[in-house]
Amino acid sequence: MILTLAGGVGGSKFVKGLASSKHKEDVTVVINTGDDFERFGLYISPDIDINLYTLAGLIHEQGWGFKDETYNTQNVFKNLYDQDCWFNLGDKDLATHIYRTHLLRQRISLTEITKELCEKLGISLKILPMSNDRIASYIHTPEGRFHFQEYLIQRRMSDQVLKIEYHGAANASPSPGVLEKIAEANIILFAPSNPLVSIGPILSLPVIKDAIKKSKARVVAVSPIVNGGVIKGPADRMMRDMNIEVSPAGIVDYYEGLLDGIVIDFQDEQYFSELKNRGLEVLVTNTIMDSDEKKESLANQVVEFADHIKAKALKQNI
Ligand code: FO1
Repeated sequence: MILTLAGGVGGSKFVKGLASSKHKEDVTVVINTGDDFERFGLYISPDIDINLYTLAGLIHEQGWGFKDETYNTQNVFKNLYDQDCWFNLGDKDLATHIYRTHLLRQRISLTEITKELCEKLGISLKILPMSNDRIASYIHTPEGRFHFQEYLIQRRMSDQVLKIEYHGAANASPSPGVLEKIAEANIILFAPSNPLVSIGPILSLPVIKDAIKKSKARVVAVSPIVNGGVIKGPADRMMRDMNIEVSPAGIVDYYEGLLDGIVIDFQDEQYFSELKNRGLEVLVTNTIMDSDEKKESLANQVVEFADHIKAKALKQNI
């Protein structure tokens, strides 16, 4: 059993790799819902959609939304809502948001809706939202508190990040199946997603973090930081603002006490000894997933690496 925690753009590439890996039958993915919010009365769940569209082969090359998308509805919205259209919603994408919102209003859970969407899109990988309760990542800045999407898109990451609040997480329940999957898992993977606003919100549910700490599984993170930066997204900038070192060592600091191993890119080989000295197993490989072959290869390598840590630990216990 392999449980993977993932966010949107970076995480979904790794998830796609897992879906075509040798281990696909054993994988469950728990997705961040801290990015979720409402626009024009519609419930939007960006990280779930990014993963589903990626797995279905429908994702736009920018990393979100459908490929071959049109924006006719949004152009009408621009007039109706006085140009307040900073969050781009394509015509095809809107169908997902309308469908999801319609079912949520019938009190069908996000877990059930995600399962239905997977079936309709022909996705066999097991995907769970982290929770059916509303949790929102808020970014505290000198200018005030903003929802993550406002910080990222409307304000174009122009604010200094003082603090991140996972609103609603303290009293939220994980979605059905999450704790059971953690208990069953031999391997828990943190995808190369933003630690602060993708994996962080999942770990902000106290029972999830606690279950991972107590789990018998080997916990391995794939570093989203490569050569002092990220491939896409605001993780490096946010980490810098929060005084977290922008390196694989900073990733380990952030996941303090949770990891048995870390996967880093060849470009960060210089961190190998430092990370080993901190008691971690380290795999140095190519983590840049710019083709489907590389996604699959990374997924296979990460699972085999985590398996090897497990075997080693078992041997030491004999
Ligand atoms: N990202 C953008 O940079 N600009 C957008 O207008 C935008 C719209 C959007 C619509 C649906 C969706 O599922 C994702 C969308 N994203 C957009 C991506 C999203 O804001 C973030 O990348 C994720 O929340 C982070 O994983």
